[in-house]
Amino acid sequence: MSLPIFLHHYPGSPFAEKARLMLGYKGLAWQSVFIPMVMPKPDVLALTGGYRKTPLLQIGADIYCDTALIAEKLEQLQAAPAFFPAQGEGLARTLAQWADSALFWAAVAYSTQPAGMAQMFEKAPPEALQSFAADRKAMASGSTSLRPSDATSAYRTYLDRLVDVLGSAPYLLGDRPCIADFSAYHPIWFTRKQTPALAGVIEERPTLVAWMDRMAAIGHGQSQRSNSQAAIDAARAHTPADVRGLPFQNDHGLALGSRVTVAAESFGTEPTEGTLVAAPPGHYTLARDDARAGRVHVHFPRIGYALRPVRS
Ligand SMILES: N[C@@H](CCC(=O)N[C@@H](CS)C(=O)NCC(=O)O)C(=O)O
Repeated sequence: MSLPIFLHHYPGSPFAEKARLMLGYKGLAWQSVFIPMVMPKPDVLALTGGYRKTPLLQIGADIYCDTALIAEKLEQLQAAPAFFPAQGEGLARTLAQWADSALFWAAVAYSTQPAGMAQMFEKAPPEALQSFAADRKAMASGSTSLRPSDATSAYRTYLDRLVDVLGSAPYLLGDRPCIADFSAYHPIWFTRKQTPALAGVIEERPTLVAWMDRMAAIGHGQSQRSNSQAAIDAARAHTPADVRGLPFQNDHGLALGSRVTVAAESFGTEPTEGTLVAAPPGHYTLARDDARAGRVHVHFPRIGYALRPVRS
């Protein structure tokens, strides 16, 4: 029997929207667990041991951090329809990485200018806006953020480039959506859905609107509401998947079995500590024992994450 798939997310998160659409595209049934938008997140940390970003994919006692790795896992679970085209896979991955970083940050800086924040929080008490702003400021400490006017210039240019890449095709790289479409869609979805007062930059580009409508039509598949306690119980009830047969790419001079931390390179750099149990070419797997979740394996992509030894 296949293990239940949990997605830990909240409705307004752009990267979560990418994950929801990817699940929908693969036609996989999933359990939906809403998590807080800001710290503290004790139930998330029971699973990850430190990583606090959104979303997480959980399959039994395996926790997949970052949508780049979630895409790989979903492709492994369900090969068709594919995220990674046989022809032009490198181009699709490179475009996706640009969209998840440069396009995403331009979209966020543009959409969270004061008019956007006011719209996002119009139905919430003022404390909600204050705690969100303080949480994100702390997460971003050490990184440079775009000023709204510069973000507007970058965003307009990027949207024009997407229109150019689309040409007359239905999707960015041809007749079918690929990973580049899922990555390019979610930052723009954020503007369109969360801050419609600022969505003129999208509406004035009909090619983009038509593509967004096609992406939205993929939907989120079949999901059932669950909760974080049920997810933690599921982790405790299962054993992580066996990783012993995986190839080992040792770029850090660290043997398997070493005590390590893995942390995002920027924005939310809380480390996860554990034992390095696998390091194939694309990702790292850390084993950790949690008082609530039991033995879990936490998986991170290599790109965008720093692996460090724990010195005793
Ligand atoms: N590279 C990560 C980025 C995830 C990310 O930055 N998510 C945002 C929400 S869209 C986040 O974590 N915000 C803070 C939070 O939710 O605690 C991914 O692909 O999953």
